[in-house]
Amino acid sequence: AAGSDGEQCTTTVTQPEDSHLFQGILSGMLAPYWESTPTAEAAVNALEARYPDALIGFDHLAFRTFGVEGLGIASVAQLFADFGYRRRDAFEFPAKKLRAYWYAPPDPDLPRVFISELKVEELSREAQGVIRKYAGSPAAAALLGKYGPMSSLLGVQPWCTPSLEDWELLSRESEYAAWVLVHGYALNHTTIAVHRLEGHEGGLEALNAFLQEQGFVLNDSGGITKASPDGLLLQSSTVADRVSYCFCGGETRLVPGAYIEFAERLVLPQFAGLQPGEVEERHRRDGFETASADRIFESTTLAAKPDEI
Ligand code: OOG
Ligand code: NI
Repeated sequence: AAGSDGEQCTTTVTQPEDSHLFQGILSGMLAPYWESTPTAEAAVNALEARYPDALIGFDHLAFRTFGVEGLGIASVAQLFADFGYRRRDAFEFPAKKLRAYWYAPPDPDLPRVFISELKVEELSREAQGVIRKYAGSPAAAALLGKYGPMSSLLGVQPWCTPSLEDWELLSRESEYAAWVLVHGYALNHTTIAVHRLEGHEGGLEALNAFLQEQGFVLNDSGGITKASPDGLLLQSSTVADRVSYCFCGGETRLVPGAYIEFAERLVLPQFAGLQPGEVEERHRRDGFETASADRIFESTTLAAKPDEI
């Protein structure tokens, strides 16, 4: 909301124009996310109430895509690359048939971006047929890929509303595939940077305890706190909200929506001598961790209990 009502006009004059546009694009992508993910909004409200002086910053944002020609990771990455993001490490999740990259921001105050894609060619012929049906011909897919992020800004679906049957077929093979079919380029999750939460003590463990006391349900796949082998990247997340979705035949179901994650990046051993006030984002553990990410993906799987409503 900052800037949208004109109140903060004076603060933006000093920003380069591309940064102003980029901030606008990010808040545009966030608007449908806050709207459709009440748990994320409630978590941020709970943190704001507890740490009134802290600026709540994002560690990263995450998107999911179908890995077919024209769509896929590149179709989301282009927008971020245009604003100075750089592609970093690749990740593979063989059992989930996924691959991903993370992108480093041009400015440490901006969120990292984690983009994954489904290796569609590894699914059954039937599932590939369903995905093809919505992604369309290669020419249509190229347009979807080019303007997909725009659909995220507008909060609209990039393809026609799927049938319940198609969604159920994908759900049986890949919960991720079913998620993308219904949500397209919508933001999958945002992640709060716990290490930047001024006034908070006790790290991610204490934050998880606080959230659970407040009634938030956290993803316990592999344990609530997912730690990297070096112990310097700690992550946790809520179980995705279930959102009401109306399929093209008029049937309504609760389907997994988006979620919110919490990440704590500890100071790298070579910077252990710095005073707390001297520590910047670049002194902390960067990147992502395959085994942790594998569990974080399950934040939507854990919400996949389709019911008729
Ligand atoms: C992404 C899961 C991985 C992380 O921070 O490791 C991830 C997803 O659920 O699409 O976000
Ligand atoms: Ni994440």
